[in-house]
Amino acid sequence: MRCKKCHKKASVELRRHNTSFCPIHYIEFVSNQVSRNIKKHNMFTSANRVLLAVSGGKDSLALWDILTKQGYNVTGLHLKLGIGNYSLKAAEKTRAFAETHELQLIEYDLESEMGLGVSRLSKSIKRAPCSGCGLNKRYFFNKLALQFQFDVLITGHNLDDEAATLFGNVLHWQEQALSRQSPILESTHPNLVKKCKPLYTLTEREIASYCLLLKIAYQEEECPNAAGAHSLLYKDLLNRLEVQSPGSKQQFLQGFLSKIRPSFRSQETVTLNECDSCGMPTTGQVCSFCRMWERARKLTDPKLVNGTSNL
Ligand code: Q46
Ligand code: ZN
Ligand code: ZN
Repeated sequence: MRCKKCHKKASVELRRHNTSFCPIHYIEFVSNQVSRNIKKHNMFTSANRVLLAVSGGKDSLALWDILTKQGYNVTGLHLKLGIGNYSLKAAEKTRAFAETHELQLIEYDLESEMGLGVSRLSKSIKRAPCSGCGLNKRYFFNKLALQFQFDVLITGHNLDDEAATLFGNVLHWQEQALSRQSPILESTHPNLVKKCKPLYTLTEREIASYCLLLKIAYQEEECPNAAGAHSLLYKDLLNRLEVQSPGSKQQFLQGFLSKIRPSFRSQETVTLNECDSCGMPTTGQVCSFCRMWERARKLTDPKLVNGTSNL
């Protein structure tokens, strides 16, 4: 196996591209994919202030590394979710990366700010941890990006994440979710920050190889609440398809983005109001974040649960 570029011994084989690379040219390939995605979708420029949601896992740390090397102005945002040891280790990996590379990091602790972390919140409102967790993440990523006046919020979603989400959305014909599935979501309200996913063309395995070659220490442990998630089942199905037919994941996602999504876009007529409680955009009167925390306040000792006024 030889590198496509320099013909030296290759260390990474990419079957879906029918090619192989040595370490130097593999790192260059990953970096080029990211810069191509940023330019193709006008995600941001080096003049923008970019906020990256950093979980401490391979995707967000690799993206931080790539963008910093490309000269972008990227600050990390780590949300401490309050999921036992998993969250403690995630914060450690994130902090260690930021310190080693001398990068700016904002940390936000859900438990100390709101009174409950994801684990205790899900018990108190009797909802699956991932639904409360996802809602908190979406809310605080947007809110903190606005509060600290960033131009764009980016996440480390990769090709496997996006293809699995698309699979789930198609399986259940979730039209609203399909209309929003895109590597870039422009701001449609003064209180909604622009959101982008620069890694959406790279697979989990490709990003893990990048981290391995550059010795990026990331959190390998999965969140304990991920077990049994439908997204893992969809990823497994798509991985099996990929083994038999390399390039399937990419074809599935790219085909949707180029051929199907434009027709959903023309139907987008969602009117956004401002939440009566927090002022953030919502399709109803009170946003789902405020309704969830109101429920938690009613079902828990109200002294333990804080309002959102301290944001
Ligand atoms: S962190 Fe949160 Fe994930 Fe854990 S509780 Fe579920 S959503 S699985 S990406
Ligand atoms: Zn090479
Ligand atoms: Zn609200």
